[in-house]
Amino acid sequence: MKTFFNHLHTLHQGKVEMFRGEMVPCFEVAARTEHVLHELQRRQLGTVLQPQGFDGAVLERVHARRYLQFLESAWGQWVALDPANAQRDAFPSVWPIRTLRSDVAPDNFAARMGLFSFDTGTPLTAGTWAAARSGAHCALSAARAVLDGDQAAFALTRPPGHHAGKDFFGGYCFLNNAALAAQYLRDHGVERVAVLDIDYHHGNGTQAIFYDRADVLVASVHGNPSTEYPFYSGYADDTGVGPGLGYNLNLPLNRGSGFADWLGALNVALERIAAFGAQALVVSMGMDTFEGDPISGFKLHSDDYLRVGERLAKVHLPTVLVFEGGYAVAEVGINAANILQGLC
Ligand code: OKP
Ligand code: ZN
Repeated sequence: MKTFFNHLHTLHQGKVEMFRGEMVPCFEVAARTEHVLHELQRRQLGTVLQPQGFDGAVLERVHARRYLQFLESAWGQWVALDPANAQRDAFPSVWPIRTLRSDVAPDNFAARMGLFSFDTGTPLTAGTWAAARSGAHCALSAARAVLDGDQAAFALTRPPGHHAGKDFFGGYCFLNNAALAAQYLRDHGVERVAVLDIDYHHGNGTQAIFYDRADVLVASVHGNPSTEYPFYSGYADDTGVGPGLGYNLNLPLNRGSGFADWLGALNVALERIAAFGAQALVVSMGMDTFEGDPISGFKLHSDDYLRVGERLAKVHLPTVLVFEGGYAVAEVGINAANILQGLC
């Protein structure tokens, strides 16, 4: 299987995120993808390639132009506020919640940062834009490979993507890699695309991007948002809107769930995807369902991921896999490679 590795991922290196009123070291670290790469190479699970380049217009198929322009210019504006900011990650500090205007983009940088974000856990750094754009190109390259006849392809990239919306970042995510891959498949002749999100956290960005559409089915198994991030999205009654009604399937499970319950939900999602008549599958492949994950609450074991890969193989659809979460850094390579090995 081809693996498109984001060779620029280290350009995004957040130092800290805010947690319970303190700045703590980032969980989303560069070593994550390096462990996966190492394990894939050790098991000879496929060819590692660099992404191809894509026109900026491809990103605008999912993201708003003014949001992309914001991301591209953000670091320079952050440093322009104060030269000392060059040593500090950029964070928002104010947001346009209900009753405030979100239709205008203020000139003030902090205000614009809040307009385009939803949490204090997602540092923006000097190389974030370059890393995120190259990561998007990995996902698009994997979609291209599948269009060209590969049965499956893997985008190995960070920062992750599934919390990023059309015009906002958050949850460590800036560009929605899985949504870009799905849209790219749609734009190149695939009529019905399914996105399966198996990250522990609900992919609120992906859901929102396709929420009013019937051509891309989004199905997700994740922690119950009543207690788990991102809290304001991912409930079972988020089912879609307008023409998209019935084309969004959320299968929340309570914190503490183990593999039997999780696999039951995965089977429900895959049955829905089969009934939909999907012609291609995009998997948001989060590995933070692992029992040892430091910020998550499911109890999957490393061997379980072999079964997950085997189950995905039985779907018999051309499949783009996109790396998302997974913060048990020492085990994330084994777990991700187990999915790919089970799939092959
Ligand atoms: C991104 B992905 C941790 C609090 C949670 C946000 C989690 C984002 C997860 N101190 N912060 O879905 O893996
Ligand atoms: Zn996650």
